[in-house]
Amino acid sequence: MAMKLYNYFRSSASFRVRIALNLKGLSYEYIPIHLAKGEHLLEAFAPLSADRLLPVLETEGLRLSQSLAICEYLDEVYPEPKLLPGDASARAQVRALSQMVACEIHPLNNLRVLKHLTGPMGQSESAKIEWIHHWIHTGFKALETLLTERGAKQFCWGDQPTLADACLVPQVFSAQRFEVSLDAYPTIRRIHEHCMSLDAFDQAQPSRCPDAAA
Ligand SMILES: N[C@@H](CCC(=O)N[C@@H](CS)C(=O)NCC(=O)O)C(=O)O
Repeated sequence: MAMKLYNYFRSSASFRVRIALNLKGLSYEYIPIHLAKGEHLLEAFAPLSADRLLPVLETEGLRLSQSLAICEYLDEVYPEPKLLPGDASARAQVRALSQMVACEIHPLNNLRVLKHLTGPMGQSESAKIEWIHHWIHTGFKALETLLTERGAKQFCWGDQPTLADACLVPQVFSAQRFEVSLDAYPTIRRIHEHCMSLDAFDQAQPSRCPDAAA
């Protein structure tokens, strides 16, 4: 039975899973859930996702949430090409790079957080943009330092794409969308550009998704 990915073209966490599926050459049914229209908050979505977040992957009778857990599941069940390297110390470092994006930047700028800032907390649109820029710069400064120290070239780790690249590229898209200057991050820009030259990343990008025009 085909895998089903409930996702949204602009969702960074969904984008990570689309990259992982493409890298592994796995086909899937794309099921769009319109986050901006609040479709994930409708009662019909409740049985799919207890936390009302995308993406959700249905496969082999399982319903999986949390993009990093989904990617690691795919890596265990479909081991080639590997998203996580073979030895424990390299794996820990790739996971750390991934989490620097997925735990330290992305959640702070998630839709519901931004809505809470401009809604109940009464912040202005310009304060929201300042908040977004602040947390992306904070995270990217740290990532740029680490990647440069380690001599990262075309990818975040080693000479193949890993989970860390699947996290970094969507975060760069989000930075570009909010017009965050990437001038101070040459290593991040180089990795992003190289990843985007690969089909697996290119085909997963928001503008290629079936719901992009919605
Ligand atoms: N840690 C989660 C984050 C999932 C997440 O925040 N998804 C966003 C889209 S990128 C979402 O569904 N947001 C809905 C909202 O904020 O209301 C993961 O990695 O899957």
